[in-house]
Amino acid sequence: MRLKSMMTGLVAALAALPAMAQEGLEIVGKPIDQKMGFQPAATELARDLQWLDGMILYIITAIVIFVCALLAIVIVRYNRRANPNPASFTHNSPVEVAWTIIPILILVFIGAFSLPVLFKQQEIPEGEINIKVTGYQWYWGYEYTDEGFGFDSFMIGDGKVLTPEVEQELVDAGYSKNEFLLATDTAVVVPVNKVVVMQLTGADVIHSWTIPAFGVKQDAVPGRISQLWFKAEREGVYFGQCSELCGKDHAYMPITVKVVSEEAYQEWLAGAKDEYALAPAAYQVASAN
Ligand SMILES: [Cu+2]
Repeated sequence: MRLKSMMTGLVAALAALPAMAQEGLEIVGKPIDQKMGFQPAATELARDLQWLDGMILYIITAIVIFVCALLAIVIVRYNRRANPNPASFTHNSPVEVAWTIIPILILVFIGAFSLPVLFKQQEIPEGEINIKVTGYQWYWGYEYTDEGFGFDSFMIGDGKVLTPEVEQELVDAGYSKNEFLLATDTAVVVPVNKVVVMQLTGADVIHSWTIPAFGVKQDAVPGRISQLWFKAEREGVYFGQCSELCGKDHAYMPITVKVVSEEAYQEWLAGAKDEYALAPAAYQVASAN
């Protein structure tokens, strides 16, 4: 019995090997237990965001310390015991001018750095790879519009419980049980260092597509097309999750993106075209929707 289960495990491990060897991809973008802070930035957009966050953190810290110091001074110096007869004036023009002008200057300073970051995200460049993303209750659909194929992407393990079967499914797909609730059966595959433009829409309710390590997040709204772009600079596997509450299985429609070399992408593309090809007529309908 024991031997048999060992043999079964060995066979399963061997069967999973080609998939894993073929992937050979490091898992870069995922949340890590007990950790704080951002996932490693894999795009210029994410680097900019994280830099901006750090810069603003200094400003916020300085303001918090300043306000707390003022509060402490007031509490110690002007409490009822220390200062039994409070002053009765109501206005102080220099202080009022200062507390108006200084916050304006701080906001203008922050804006001077944050607006260029926002524009960089929102000015969509010409895409080298174009993908249409549709949010459904509760999975994602992807269409490689230049290539004429598309596929849907479901979380591995629809039972939401990590059973041994689900763990095996994860292993077969090249993941481990640590990627449960993050890994999907099919992944968005994109080449490294290429501009990817995604057009997003929702089929039923509003969803939101994000990959934190890319610094992108965009609502997918029914009846509208919104766009996002990224240029991933590091090969690896990246995870995201639907980020707009969209119904009972909102927590179970994760996003997997694999960033691969150009050669691996071309190889994947050739296989994907066969595997996911939509009949021309079906494709027209899918595109029109
Ligand atoms: Cu959702």
